[in-house]
Amino acid sequence: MRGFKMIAGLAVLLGAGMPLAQADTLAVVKTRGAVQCGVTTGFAGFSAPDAKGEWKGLDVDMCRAVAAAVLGDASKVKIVPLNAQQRFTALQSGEIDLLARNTTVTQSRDTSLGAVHAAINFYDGQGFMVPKSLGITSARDLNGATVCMQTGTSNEQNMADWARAHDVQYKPVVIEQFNEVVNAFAAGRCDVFTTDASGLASIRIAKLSKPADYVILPEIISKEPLGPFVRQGDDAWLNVVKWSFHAMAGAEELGITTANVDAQLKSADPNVQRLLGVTGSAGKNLGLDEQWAYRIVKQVGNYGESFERNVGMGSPLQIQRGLNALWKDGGLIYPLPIR
Ligand SMILES: N[C@@H](CCC(=O)N[C@@H](CS)C(=O)NCC(=O)O)C(=O)O
Repeated sequence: MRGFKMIAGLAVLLGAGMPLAQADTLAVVKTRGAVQCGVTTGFAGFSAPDAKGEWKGLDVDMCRAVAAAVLGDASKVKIVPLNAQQRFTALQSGEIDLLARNTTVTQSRDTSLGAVHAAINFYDGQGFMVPKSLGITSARDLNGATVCMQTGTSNEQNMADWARAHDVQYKPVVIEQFNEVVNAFAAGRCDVFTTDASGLASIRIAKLSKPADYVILPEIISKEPLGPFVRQGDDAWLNVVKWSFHAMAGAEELGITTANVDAQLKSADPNVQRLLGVTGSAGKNLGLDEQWAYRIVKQVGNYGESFERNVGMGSPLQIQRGLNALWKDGGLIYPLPIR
């Protein structure tokens, strides 16, 4: 009866043309039985289909973690591929519940687009990739270069700011579709590709036929804190996404892994007990059951496991933890206390 009332209530809300932005996404997702997650059109390491057509990546794991927490099953995710230009519109219109698409948190995106970030799941910065044959070793040598980038990214403005500050003249080639930018670069229609350093590593390995023919220059010209976004005014859903991330990071901090999570249910550590729902009411506080975080770790893994599998030194991308190490190891990943 309660379930029926909820569905009826939602139908009235949506039928009345009430923008989804004002609806309760947590209730919508529970009723629908799937998390609609906006990701890239295919960006190895963060969100890309594997050989079997299954979407994998650090951002996809964010979607899967939320599905495990809310719906009990990490596979209950509907992937919506989006290019950079489409992503915030898809969130505003309600086409997606969650944007997990290597998206940089900036002041304007976090305030003026009806969107708000829930966490930072990868600290990055913008860099440059050039063909080795150009013989360039520093971004300072880029004067007169033709620079490829994607429409609707933070990379466009960063490039303009950096070039002005360093008195570098360049010709932008800005293209909307990801594969077309890559093809333009591979075909030599531009000298340089600029985007997030993680993106360059991904493109070099996954998109260019001869990765060894390209170098990534040492300069990092911006801060690109990447993270999932939800709609503003939807605090219950914001909390679920935010704490799904902190459960993954907190599990790493406490040494809880997919392999040992069942044994850890018997841990005497109160922090482990609270995270795994043995004690406390973290789940209830989120509108979930108490096994929400247990399922995230069991089905998706802790943050370190997800990082290593998707982008870390054991993956094709071979990205060091660096800024993305836990705070206690000198990085910036700082899980908030589950208390
Ligand atoms: N972090 C930057 C860049 C994100 C971005 O869109 N990067 C491109 C790399 S060129 C991408 O992921 N494209 C994939 C796609 O459009 O499917 C931002 O938020 O604007």
